[in-house]
Amino acid sequence: MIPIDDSPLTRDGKVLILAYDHGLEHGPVDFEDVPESADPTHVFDVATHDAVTSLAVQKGVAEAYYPSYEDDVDLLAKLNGTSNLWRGEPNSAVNWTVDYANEVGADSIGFTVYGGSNHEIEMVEEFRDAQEKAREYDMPVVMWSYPRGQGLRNATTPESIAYSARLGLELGADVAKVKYPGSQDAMEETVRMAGKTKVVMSGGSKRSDEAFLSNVKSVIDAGGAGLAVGRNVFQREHPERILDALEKVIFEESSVEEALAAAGGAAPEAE
Ligand code: FBP
Repeated sequence: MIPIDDSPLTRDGKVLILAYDHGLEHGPVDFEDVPESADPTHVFDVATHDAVTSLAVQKGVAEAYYPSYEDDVDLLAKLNGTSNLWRGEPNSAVNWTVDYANEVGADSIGFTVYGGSNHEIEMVEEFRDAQEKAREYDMPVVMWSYPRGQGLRNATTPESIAYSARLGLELGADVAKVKYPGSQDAMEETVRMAGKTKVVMSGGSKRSDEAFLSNVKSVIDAGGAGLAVGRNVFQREHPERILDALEKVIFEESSVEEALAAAGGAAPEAE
């Protein structure tokens, strides 16, 4: 773990990553609610919002679209990823190298590790190579840390999620992206286990503005650094409104009510 508060991945020590690797991880189904979200140009435009500290994409999307946005968007290169067509034990192909991500213009890297998978050993060794190479470029490293695999029971318990955050610290991630462990107390414990590694919540499936912002607020109140979110932004008809509200909660420590009001009483989508 290295200090990253001067890097483009953070703003005032906080993080709001817009994740857009769903076309690989989940497939076209994630674009059904808002068909224009299938067009990366739409999501790159969304990522120019001041609240977004970084846009996480896979190699092909970065190559094709980032050249038009390099002055307006900070790029997080999501190095590994697998399609939802894969039915085997959780694993993730390394699709580009840190060297190439640097060439494309990335400011930071992201890497999934499925702790508990039968492939954990090779995934952690691949993470090692990426993490050490990223250090050569002073690129922050974000671990998508998801306990997941054949031998793992209760991968969503607070204990498993605290453990996944701890893996981030132990293995040298600067930021650990974890699922919400269910309560603010559990998130506090998750943050405690991560030590100097920042903890961000993984957005999850789309829910109402209020429910989503309340989750984010409890992450911030628990000492978390913010959020890495995809569907709860790009599956909304007006993604800029939820980003206005997220900016309030994450960077200005506003209440959920203040954030909703400032965003013009964001519509209760997904209700
Ligand atoms: P969401 O906010 O839409 O959950 O996106 C975060 C993310 O980690 C994406 O980067 C990734 O594509 C997806 O979730 C993976 O989700 P899962 O592995 O739980 O299906």
